[in-house]
Formats: sequence, structure tokens, C-alpha cells
Amino acid sequence: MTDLAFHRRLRALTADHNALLRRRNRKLTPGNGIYDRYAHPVLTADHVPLSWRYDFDPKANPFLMQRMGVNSVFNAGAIEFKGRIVVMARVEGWDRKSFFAVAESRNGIDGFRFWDYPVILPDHDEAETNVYDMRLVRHEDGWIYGLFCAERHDDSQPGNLSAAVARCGIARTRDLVRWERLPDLQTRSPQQRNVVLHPRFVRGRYAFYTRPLTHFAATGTGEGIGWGVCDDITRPVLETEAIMDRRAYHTIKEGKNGLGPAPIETPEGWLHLAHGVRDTAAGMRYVLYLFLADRDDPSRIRKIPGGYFLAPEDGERVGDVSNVVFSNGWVARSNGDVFLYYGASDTRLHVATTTVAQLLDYVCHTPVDGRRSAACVQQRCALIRRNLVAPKTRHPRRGS
Ligand code: M1P
Repeated sequence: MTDLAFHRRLRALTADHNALLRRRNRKLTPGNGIYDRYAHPVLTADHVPLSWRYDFDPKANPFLMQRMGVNSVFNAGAIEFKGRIVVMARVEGWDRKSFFAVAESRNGIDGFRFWDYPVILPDHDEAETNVYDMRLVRHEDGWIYGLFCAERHDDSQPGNLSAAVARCGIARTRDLVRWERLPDLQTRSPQQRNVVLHPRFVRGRYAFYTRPLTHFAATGTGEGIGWGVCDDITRPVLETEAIMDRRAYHTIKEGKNGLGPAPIETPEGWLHLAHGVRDTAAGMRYVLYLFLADRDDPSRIRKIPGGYFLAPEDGERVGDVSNVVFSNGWVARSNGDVFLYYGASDTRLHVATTTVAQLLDYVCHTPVDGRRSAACVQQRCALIRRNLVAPKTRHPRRGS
């Protein structure tokens, strides 16, 4: 390629990239009254800066090839930071290794731009092979914590190259740039993914939501979402894990479940977002659900609506791991607005917007899971009866 052609191609790539970064997002109306989805994902592999993927030196890269391609950007932690919405995205290279990168936006629904460099986490153990799904938690001790899955080969099965051990890595920062790595969380469970730090001390102790499993990824090998406490986060050891949200037969969390982001504190209690997984003939299906835990005893669930809150739709259904929505980040602003970030099919990152008031209404007034078809029909008939026989005064004149 001539120098001229090289620079022409670079200009074209840059123009396309800038157009993508400037693209405005559009709320999809009328929505379901619980939250609003948007027309475009907020982050994709194409949003990653060109400088992370191409070598701009015409001598070293005469064809202006992608030297280090990016496969996907998804499952992001989220936080409000210096007035901006900041996400900690999981970026996966063509080499299948994930890493973390910060992107920020003024309004939380579009205009996300990556910071100049990905996050450099202190590298504390050579065996650690892959890191992903960071939960960002602003703890009342003053630190911002990042809890993430730190994965390595399971050396107890030398012949099995797919055997892996998932641990909970912990790092903390004040500026999202310089990170201090703490020891990995120790629990009795051989596998830990989807661990979340509670943002407040509970009776003076650090509290964690866990997800004990006996097998790296298989469904049916764990009991549910756990809860444990420790005195010192620099020596994070949980002696016990009490199961606070159990999986159950013929529900959206029959196979496994796991907590999403850290809970939102509300006057009614702690609002939680989690994912539930079930097996289907087409593989695992991941959906999101919500629940409310007690304000004073966050390990006790007070309200848990039946069914899913958000499931993959349309283009979200398809990707590297299809039929998956997964969330490890949301932001509640002081005015009650909520920005919920969810990865779609392990490929791209979307946003849904709602408010704390809507989420509390949803969690407090959605019927619980009837557990049996007969009971679910009764629940639905009760709703229909109320709508059909209700006095006209219940309806605004224009409504029906
Ligand atoms: O591939 C779907 C999800 O699988 C894992 O979630 P879980 O631990 O609940 O099975 C994670 O690897 C997650 O990143 C991924 O989106």
C-alpha cells in the first residue's frame, strides 16, 4: 500500500469511528413501564479506540491491518465518578483474554469514550489467566473496590484443558487509574464467581454476596446466592456462607444464579439485580431478576417478584454466547434516575433507564412466582377480573 493509500484508509477508519462515537441513542417507546431500552448498544468492539487495535506506522504495518483486534465489549461495572457515568467494561481481545477498560459518558446513554489506556491491574500471580466482570463498589470506608472473576487452569485435572478455577479477585482505588491488589477472597467453596461487596459495613464488618459452586460453570452444582462477612478486607476470609437466594425448580433460576452489581440503598431496603440461568435444548438462557433485601439485615430478602425482569430481546439474543443478558453495573443518581448496564450475549453492552421509584413499585407489587401453572392462572385471572369488573371510576376517561 502506498503512503497515500495508507493515510486515506486511516482517515476513512477514523471518520467511521468518530461517527460511531457521536451517534445519539434513542429510547424505544412505549416500553414496559418498568424500564426503557435503547436503540443502540452503548459499547461494542467497534467503540474501542483505533490506537488499541491498529499500528499507525506505515512502515511497520503497510496494509494498515488490525494488529490486536477486539472481539467484544460487554459486562461492565458502573459508578458515578466526578459527575460522569463511568463503566468498567470487560474487553475481550481476539486472543480470548479479557481485560478491564474505563469508558465515560456525560448522560449515561450515549457518547461513551474509553480512557486512553486500559486498566493495569497489579499482576499478583502468574497462574491467573483471565479476569472479567468487575463490580465497582464505592464503600463507606472511602475506597472504590473492584471485585472480579480471576480465572486459572485447574491443575488438579492436567489432561483437561477446559478445567478451570474461578476465584474472586479484589482490588481498590481512589481514581480508577492506580489500583492496589488485595488477596483473593477465601471461602470454603472451590469456585467463586459473581462476588459482590456490600457498600456499607454491617455491624462493623465487611459483607460479601457470594456464589458458591462446586463446578466452574455447570448448572446444578451450587445452591444459590450466598452471604458472608469478614473483619478485615485486606485479609478477606469468609468462614461461612449462608444461602440467601436459593435456586428453585422450574423457575428462571433453576440452573444457577448470581448477584449483579452492588445493591442500591432505598428507604424500603436494598434493591438487588441478579441473573438467573436455566438449561434449554439450545443451551443456557440467562435473564435478569430483581429483589429487595431488608434495610437492617441485608442478608434477608423481603420481596422477590416472580419471573424475569429483563430477558434478551431481538438482536440482544445473538452473539458469542447467545440468549444471555448479564449485568454487573448500575448507577442510581441522587435524583432517583437509574442507569442499568447489561451485556447482551457476551458481545456488546446496552443500557436500560428507569428510576428507583419504578423499581420499588415493580419489586413490591409484582406477584411472587406461583410455582405451578394452576397458581399462575389464578394470579392472572385475578388481574383480569380486577380490570374487567372494576368500576369505571378506576379508569381515566380516555383510558380503557
Ligand atoms: O456466558 C454467560 C455468562 O457466564 C458466566 O456467568 P455465570 O458465572 O453466572 O455462569 C460469566 O462468565 C459471565 O461473564 C457470562 O456473561
